Amino acid sequence: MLLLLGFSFTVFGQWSNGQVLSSYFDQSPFCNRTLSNVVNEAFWTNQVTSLLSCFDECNGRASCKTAAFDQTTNNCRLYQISPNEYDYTSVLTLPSDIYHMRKLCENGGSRINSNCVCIGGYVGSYCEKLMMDCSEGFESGHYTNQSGIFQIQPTAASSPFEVVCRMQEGGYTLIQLNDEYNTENFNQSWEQYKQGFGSLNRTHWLGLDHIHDITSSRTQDAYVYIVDVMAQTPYLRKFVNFRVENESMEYAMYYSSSEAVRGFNDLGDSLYNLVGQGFTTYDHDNDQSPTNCAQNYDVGFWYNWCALCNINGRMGISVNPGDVTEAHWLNDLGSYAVIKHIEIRLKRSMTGMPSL
Ligand SMILES: [Ca+2]
Repeated sequence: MLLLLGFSFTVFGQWSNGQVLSSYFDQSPFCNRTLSNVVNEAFWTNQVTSLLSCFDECNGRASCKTAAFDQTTNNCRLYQISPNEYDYTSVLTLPSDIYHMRKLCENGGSRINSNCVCIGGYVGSYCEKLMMDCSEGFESGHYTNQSGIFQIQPTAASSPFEVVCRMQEGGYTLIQLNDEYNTENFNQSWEQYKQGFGSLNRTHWLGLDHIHDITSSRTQDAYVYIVDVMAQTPYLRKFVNFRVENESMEYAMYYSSSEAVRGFNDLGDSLYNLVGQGFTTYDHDNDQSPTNCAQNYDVGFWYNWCALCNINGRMGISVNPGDVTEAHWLNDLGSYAVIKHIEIRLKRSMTGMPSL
């Protein structure tokens, strides 16, 4: 067996692209394996020109976990299971010139038994792709207990970017966080709201381009999460099929309905008159008011004849009812509530999904 291993590495070492091979696959001769199992369980069998071609056939198929190449017949067989899932009880040593190649975990993932355990926002059988949003990461099972900053790449996005994921609460993607410790100035320009600002560890606005990319890649629901200084339980309201158009549409915001969420204090809907409205900043007026609502409220947001809320507004230990620059949510917290924490979260919408 040692001799055979040595031989296999010699063969691999002769390939100019052996580096590519070794970074994606490990390889060794089949040993003590039942021939009938190995042959019968292949989901794809064909003659190819080389071991490298056999590797390519496997690498090009998402379901392929293992490739076996017979150098005497040039037969390539592809398997959906990895070698350590085979039954070792019935032993038959194969000819020494059959090699198996097992895909390695990519992007820092590590193999635990037959599965890859991914890190950093990567998902897939081999950690080969970034999650589209935090919901996908949660559903993949890789990140169910890890909240924090992750990379995502929605299908509509040309490159990855970082977001805060609330994984332990079910896979929410944060697009905004504003709290009482806020030192971030939310009175930012159009360009800043477009690109995003603040620190992901604290107060931030993710950026309208990113929000558009996330909401146009998969249907999302938005959740407005509010903590005030009085209530023990946070407030939450769900906005179904929330989406934000691109810049050419002034980042117009839409959702189809809103509803209460079990287990939370109910918020009313303070966004309903903003559906279909473009985004407004102090330097880019898309609201319906003869004035500029972003200038009135000291922050950028979607406005109509201004708004019934100020999610991005200032927070403090007391409120001045009627001061629209302070954080507020009129339906149904009124203008006296002292808000200390707000988040806007996205989660993949299950509305319209086929029932199981
Ligand atoms: Ca205006």
